[in-house]
Amino acid sequence: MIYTITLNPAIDRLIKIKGTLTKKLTNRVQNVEYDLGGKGLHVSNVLTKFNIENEALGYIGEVNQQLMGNILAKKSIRHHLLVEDGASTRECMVVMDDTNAGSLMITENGFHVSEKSHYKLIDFLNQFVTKKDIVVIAGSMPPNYTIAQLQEIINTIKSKNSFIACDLSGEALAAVVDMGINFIKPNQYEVQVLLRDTNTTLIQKIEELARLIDYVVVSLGKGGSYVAHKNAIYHVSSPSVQEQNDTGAGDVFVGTFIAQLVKGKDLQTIMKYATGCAASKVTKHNSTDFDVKEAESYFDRISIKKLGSDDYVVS
Ligand code: TA6
Repeated sequence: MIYTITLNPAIDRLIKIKGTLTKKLTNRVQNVEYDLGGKGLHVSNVLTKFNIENEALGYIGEVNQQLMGNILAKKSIRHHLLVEDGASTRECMVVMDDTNAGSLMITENGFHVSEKSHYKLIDFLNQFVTKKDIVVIAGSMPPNYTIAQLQEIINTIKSKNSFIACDLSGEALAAVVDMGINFIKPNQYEVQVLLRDTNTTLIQKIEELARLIDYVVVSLGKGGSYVAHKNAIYHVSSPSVQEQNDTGAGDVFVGTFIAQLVKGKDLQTIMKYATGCAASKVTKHNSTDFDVKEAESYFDRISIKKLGSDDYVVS
C-alpha cells in the first residue's frame, strides 16, 4: 500500500480571466472551476490513475467537507482524512488568462490542526503502516503545526522501516533530510538553503544529499531536473510544450516517479515517465489532468545525461 499524507490540503479554485490579467484593471472572470489541491492528494490522484493501490491521509475542515468529499469521489481517491470540527479546508486560487503564459497561484494558509487530530494520525500510522508500504508526505504544514510534530510522524513511519518520500520545503525539508528518508524533490533554490556550507555548488550539494537519501530529485523548472541515485547524477531535460497551467506539475512528477518505482521500472524509464507526465500536465487547464499517451509521445524529446567526466547521454 502507498499512503500519501497531506497535512494542509486545499481546494483549488481555478479562475479563468478574459484577455490578459492586468494589475489596476478590472479583470473579468470567464469561468470558475474547483479542483483537488494539496500535494499529497495530487500524488494520490496520479497513483489512482496508474491503478496503484493507495490511501490519502491528512486533515480536512468540517465546514466545506462536502465540497472536498465530492472532488475526491469524482476522482475515485480512497482516503482516510481526519475531519477538524469548525474548520474550513483552505482555498488556493489559480488564475489563468487568455495568454497561455502560465498561471498565478494565491493560496490561503489553512486551519489549525488540534493535538487530538495529530495523535489520531499517529495512531493510524502505528496501526496500519508496515515495512512493505511507501509513505509520501507532501505539501506545506498547517499554520500551527510544529517541526516536532512532523518529526513524530516521520519517526513513527521509520519505526516500521517503510520507504519515506517527502515533497516538503523550507524548515520542514531541512528537518527531515537528516532523519534517514528515501526520496526528496526540492527545487534548485530549496537545495541551496538546505546544506549549511554556502561555498558548495548545486551539484556538490546534490552529491552530499545523495549520500543521505536514496533518490534526490532537484527540479529546475523548464530546465528539467537533476536526479541522483546510487552514486550517479543525471540531468533530465524537459520537452517544451504549450503551457496552460503548471500548477500540480511537480506533484504529477512525484506521483509518476513513485508509480513507476512501484511497478519495478528501471531508473531511465522512471525519469522519462515522470518528466513526460509532468509536461503533459502543464498543457492542461486544471490542476490534476495529464495524459500518459501524450507523455509517451514526448519521450524522444527527453534526453537523460549522466554527469561525470565526459557527461554522456544515457537515452
Ligand atoms: O502543487 C500544486 C498544489 O498542490 C496546488 O493544488 C495547491 O493547492 C498548492 O500546491 C498547495 O501548496 P502548498 O505548498 O501550500 O501545500
